[in-house]
Amino acid sequence: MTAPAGFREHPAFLDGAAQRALLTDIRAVVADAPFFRPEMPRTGRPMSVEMTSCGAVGWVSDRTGGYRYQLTHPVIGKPWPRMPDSIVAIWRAVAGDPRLPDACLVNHYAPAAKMGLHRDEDEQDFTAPVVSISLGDDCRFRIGGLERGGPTRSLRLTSGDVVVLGGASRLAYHGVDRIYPGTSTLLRDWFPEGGRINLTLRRAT
Ligand code: MD3
Ligand code: FE
Repeated sequence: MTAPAGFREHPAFLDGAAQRALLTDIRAVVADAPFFRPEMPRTGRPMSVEMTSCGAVGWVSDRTGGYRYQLTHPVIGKPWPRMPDSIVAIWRAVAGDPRLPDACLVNHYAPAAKMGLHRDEDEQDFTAPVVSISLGDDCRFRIGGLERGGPTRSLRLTSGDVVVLGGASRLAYHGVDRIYPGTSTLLRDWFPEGGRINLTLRRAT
């Protein structure tokens, strides 16, 4: 068991009806705050994942400003949409922390997208957990320890799975190796080529 303590999996936490209801709420968020493609700091290389956010603050990244949270969408300049109750309810059920999230990152993975190993360290307080919700195609998720280059293990995340990263695991290295296209029909009307949506709920400020 490679992942540090505090890593909790909730396989099939959301049934099909709950996934569809959540997706309806996410589509409304994306209608107000369209996906944008973040850039790597310094190089400006575009990430393969496109993103948007809801909640008080949203995570953004570009060549000159680097990784940060801000109050407005980087392209349209408007405040982020409020976080739907359906998302806050999942935090309340699994986070084990009475404080509520102020940021929900919405990541969209096209079939070829991935996310390299990294730590989430742009938040001001690491005592609150991170909650991750998977929708759409399966992915191979990788989690390691607190140091880059240490052992890792992979697990397959499926639509409806919820993962909680609390305690020591909050600062663990993690990433998404690959998507398994065509393993879910949930996003079919929206992204016919397949893909995955991940919601990452955090306390950033
Ligand atoms: C483990 N997203 O947006 S969520 C990210 O599936 C991110 O889109 C991935 O990593 C995704 O930063 C993984 C699961 C996750 C989130 C935060 C973590 C795993 C984590 C923080 C610490 C350890
Ligand atoms: Fe992360």
